[in-house]
Amino acid sequence: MTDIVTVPTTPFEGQAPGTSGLRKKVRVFQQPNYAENFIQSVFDVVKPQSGAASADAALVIGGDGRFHNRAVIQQAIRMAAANGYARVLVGQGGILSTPAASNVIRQYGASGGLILSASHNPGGPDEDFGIKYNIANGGPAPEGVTDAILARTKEISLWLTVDTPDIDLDTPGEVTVGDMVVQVIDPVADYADLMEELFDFDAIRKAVASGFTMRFDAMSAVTGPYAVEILENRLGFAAGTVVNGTPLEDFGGHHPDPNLIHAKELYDLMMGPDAPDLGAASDGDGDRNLIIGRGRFVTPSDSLAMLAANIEIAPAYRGRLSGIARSMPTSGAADRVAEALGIPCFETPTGWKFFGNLLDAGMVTICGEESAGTGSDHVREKDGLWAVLLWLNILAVRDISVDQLARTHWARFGRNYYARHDYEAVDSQAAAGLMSELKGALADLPGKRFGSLTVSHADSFAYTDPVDQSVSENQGVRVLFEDGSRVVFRLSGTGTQGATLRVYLERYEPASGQIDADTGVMLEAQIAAAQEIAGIARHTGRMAPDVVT
Ligand code: VG1
Ligand code: CO
Repeated sequence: MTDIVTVPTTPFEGQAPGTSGLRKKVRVFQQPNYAENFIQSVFDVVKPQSGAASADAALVIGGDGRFHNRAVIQQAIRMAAANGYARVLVGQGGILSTPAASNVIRQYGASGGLILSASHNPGGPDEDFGIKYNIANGGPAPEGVTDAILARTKEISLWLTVDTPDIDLDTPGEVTVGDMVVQVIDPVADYADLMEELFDFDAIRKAVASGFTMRFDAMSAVTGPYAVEILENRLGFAAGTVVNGTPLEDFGGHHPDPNLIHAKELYDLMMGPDAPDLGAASDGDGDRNLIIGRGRFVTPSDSLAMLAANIEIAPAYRGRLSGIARSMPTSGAADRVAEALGIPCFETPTGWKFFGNLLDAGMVTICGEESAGTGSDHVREKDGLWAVLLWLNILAVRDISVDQLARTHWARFGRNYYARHDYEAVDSQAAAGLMSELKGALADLPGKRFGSLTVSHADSFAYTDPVDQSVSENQGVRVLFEDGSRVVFRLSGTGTQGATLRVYLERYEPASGQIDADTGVMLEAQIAAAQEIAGIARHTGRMAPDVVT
């Protein structure tokens, strides 16, 4: 038996897991005991109890390769050994994309996993880090678990470790740490094999052979090695199709956020004369996706709807689309597809953890969020490359362009014009003041006019999980107008500086209406109404959003 070392500690303020885990500046995580307190709190809540159940309890550990990844992984391995895990599976180099980690947890029957990432937030010594716990189904811990972890962080007095040196994370194989086995696994192979099972790689290869081209921007983040293996090695896209394919600890100094601001180079290429057929990108930890056709950007909300409408083209989904789920701020485009197909569409709070029960119960097959997240029941996380491959599979089989597919879709279902306006690093108190004033005014909003719009309904979104009946309140303010358009207000749960106010704007045009107009113009009335309803300038001092996606 290796000696277990008990380290005394005291609680830190503010270790609440947010929308997707605990996210703070690297400097905060570098404080002695900071990461350890959080990891011990996770283990205190979830670790298998001693006895038969713990004899083979495995934990998956991996991250997006950002600065501080390796240090926390080494510490987490020692702590797992001291906390009675039998085995740790860790990605080579400490790397596992978030969807690949979800897959490893499921495939190896692990009891859970620690995913080290701050996702689309920038990386580096002065930037962001994060830790998230996923449960045995491969998905983010549900609120019941994250609430218990937070409670534990407030009373923690010690953490456990073993006095062993760092392991070699770069050589695949097995080593022991204390009495625990650590298996360093290839982070890409299992995931790439899974993708090959789900999609018609032959059809995609044929399209590539007959001239279909793409560019995939890995944004110097975790998906580079996955994209090179799948797109270039297995599907035959030309070398160089994947750009920024080497994961860097600081993502080359960029925000690894696949949107029109941070992936502007890709956008410009796709709108220009030399555009390939498909442009795609993924975020820091590989769970988000950006889809741009030649001359045609597809919003994530539309992408969900278009993928759902066509998903049965992909071999693994033939004849088994049971339902669709979308987060509340995501547009209603998917609802129209569900209605046409006669399947249910669920509206959940923001964050992938709310899809887990629906997926486990087989009630939905595909899920999505307006924030560039799409995924299915193949794992329990959103999955960037999966979405890109599903698009490729559909385009290859239908033999049409992204633009044609989008137009055909809107001509059938109508179009939900959609935009999100983010006000970043707003003073936290000002943001809280805005939200509480807004909530206080909800009851009086129905019937009020804002320009050409009249409010029909306003509420603070609450969700009752249809599987376990758990209730989540305060999940964003919705203001619906009589013409069917709406605005939604939320504070971000992933930021690390002040508060981020997100304003979501949406308006539906039927197939007989203007389905190829400018989004900004189409949403003018909703943008003006949102300003007035929430007093954004008055509370935040901001005249315009920082990011429009
Ligand atoms: C954001 C998105 C949300 C997403 C979450 C995690 O959360 O809005 O849809 O699930 O990020 O994505 P928030 O609370 O900041 O709005 V990831 O790719 O950062 O793990
Ligand atoms: Co992410």
